[in-house]
Amino acid sequence: MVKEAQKDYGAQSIQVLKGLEAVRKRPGMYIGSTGQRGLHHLVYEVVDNSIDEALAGHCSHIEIEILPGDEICVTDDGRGIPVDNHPTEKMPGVEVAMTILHAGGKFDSSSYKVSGGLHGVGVSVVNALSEWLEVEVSRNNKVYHQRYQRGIKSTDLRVIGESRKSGTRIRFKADSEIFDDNIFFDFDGLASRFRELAYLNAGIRITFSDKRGDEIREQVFQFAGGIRSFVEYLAENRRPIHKPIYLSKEIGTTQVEIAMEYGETYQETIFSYVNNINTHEGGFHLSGFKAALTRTLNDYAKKNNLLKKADFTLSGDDVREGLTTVISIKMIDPQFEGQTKTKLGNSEIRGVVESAVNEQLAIFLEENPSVSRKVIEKSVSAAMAREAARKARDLTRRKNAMDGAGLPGKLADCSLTDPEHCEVYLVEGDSAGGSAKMGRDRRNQAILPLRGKILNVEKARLNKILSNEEIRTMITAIGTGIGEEDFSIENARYHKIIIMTDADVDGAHIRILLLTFFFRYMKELIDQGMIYIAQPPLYRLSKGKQEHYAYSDRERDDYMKRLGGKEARISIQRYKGLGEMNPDQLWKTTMDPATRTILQVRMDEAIEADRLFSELMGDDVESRRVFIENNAHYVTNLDV
Ligand code: 0RA
Repeated sequence: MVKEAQKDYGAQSIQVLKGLEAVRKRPGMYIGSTGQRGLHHLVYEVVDNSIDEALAGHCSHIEIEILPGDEICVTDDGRGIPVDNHPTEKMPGVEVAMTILHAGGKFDSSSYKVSGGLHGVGVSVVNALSEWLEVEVSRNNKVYHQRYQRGIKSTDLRVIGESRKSGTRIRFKADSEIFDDNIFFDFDGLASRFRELAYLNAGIRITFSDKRGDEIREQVFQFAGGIRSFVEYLAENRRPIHKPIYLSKEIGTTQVEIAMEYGETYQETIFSYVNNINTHEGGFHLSGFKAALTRTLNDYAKKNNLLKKADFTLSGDDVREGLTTVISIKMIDPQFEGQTKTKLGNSEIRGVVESAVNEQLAIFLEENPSVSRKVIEKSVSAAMAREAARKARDLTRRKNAMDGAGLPGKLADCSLTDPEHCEVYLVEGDSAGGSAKMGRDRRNQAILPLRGKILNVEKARLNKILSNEEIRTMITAIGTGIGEEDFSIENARYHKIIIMTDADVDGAHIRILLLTFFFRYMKELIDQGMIYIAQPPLYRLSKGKQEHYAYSDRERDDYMKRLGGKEARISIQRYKGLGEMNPDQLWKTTMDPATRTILQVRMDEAIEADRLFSELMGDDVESRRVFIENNAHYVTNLDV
């Protein structure tokens, strides 16, 4: 018998090594990338385990520290990872968690789990990708400790002290052999996920500190109001017309929570979560919510004679205009589907959410007639505008349908038709547009000059947006249509859409207006990585026959040195606008795929991006001015 057990144990450790080796060989498969996102993923993975402990009702405080040398330390006051021998794996529970892939669910499956969901890879992956990792468990009045190196234990689990508290502390150093050079933890990026977690789990306290520098940065996230506070945070710049409406219901083992708030603005924002995971692609909880919202508001409006005509119906778009919503579902064993595995696939949840909202929202409306009246009035005015919008939309649609012949006259299209190899430059101003048309590679580069400022879509309804000439031209040229119903990525006529504006404050403004438009109406283009920003040079330096282009002040200074100090014979031209470059220069410096740099626009931080756009493009002119001035040359902070 003993022999048998030993044999098993041997086989087991070989399995373990093989598992961790696989993680080190293909880290991207487990954590997405070996860049900053992947690095952050390690922290999220550890924190998710503590959150699970909180969801099970055993943990109220999580502390996350970034320590000197970019070490991470996560401490919670949960039950502590089990230390007794695991019944089948023949090693302490903590060792199972640290060394066996997907061990998370092996202990108990009866509770909600973040870590079993999307990230779902388990702390063993963090362990495998760490130069070293130490785990400390306080449990049974003792403190246990174990250390690992690149996933392999370097000490056995042993008692190192006594404690009357319980909890887990995991400290690790990401492996520089695995991760890209020169990447570091970004405090703000990490903080935004911890803030989100604190909103989603009312009451939990998350302390986050950065102790790398001389000055310690610390933020504490704790929200007694939970997702109510979350919605207030999201809708801060949207001129709310009432306090958040909060609905919650438990049906069987599923917990449904919804917070919603209408603002005077027109944008609709819905963030939906399942077990704290953002379901970007939506799913049955989202469709259940939408159906119930439309139905309940229509019922209420009819019953109270608030509609203009008896046969009038408010559409889903009407009742969601200006609405900010957070939907949070906690459930056992969620199924995630879709391209990015962020779509809830459990069909039974639709009915659960629908009946919860039908019931609870009806009660709220009855009990709060003044809020209800405002909401219905807003929806009715949205419905009227919808009618006008439909007419304007038909106009662009018809143009789309005409294909080639219907393309805007301003567009200098390319000759190739395979979208994958085609790109379109959106160029500020007719004169730069002219140079770009002459300088381009006309086989695969199309040019669309945009005149002046485009409309601020954050402050306008769809019908007004669609009556704007510049925007209509752009929609037609891109080919996808816009909005939830009409957008279709398959119809994109180009797979690169490159924004090319002057390197000045006006250029930065136009760029933000364009990004706002894409973010609100063609978001998938951003999600698919199809939006780019051109990087024209800031200077041209020449001395005799030599010439160099500098894209930053530092580069200019470097070239000055190389060309021989501050000699008078070096001539420096500062480009104020794209128009100052001739077609050949524009091609060489900014458009030639072989030599140009273009920034890909990414929106990892959906929450912060949403808030940023409503802040920047809302009423606060001052915050917009400050942002644009600070970011005239860099959109990189939208480009995390
Ligand atoms: C499995 C079972 C139990 C706790 C945990 C895992 C646990 C894991 C982590 C990871 C970080 N912090 C954690 N805290 C708890 C509960 C075992 C029991 O006491 O019944």
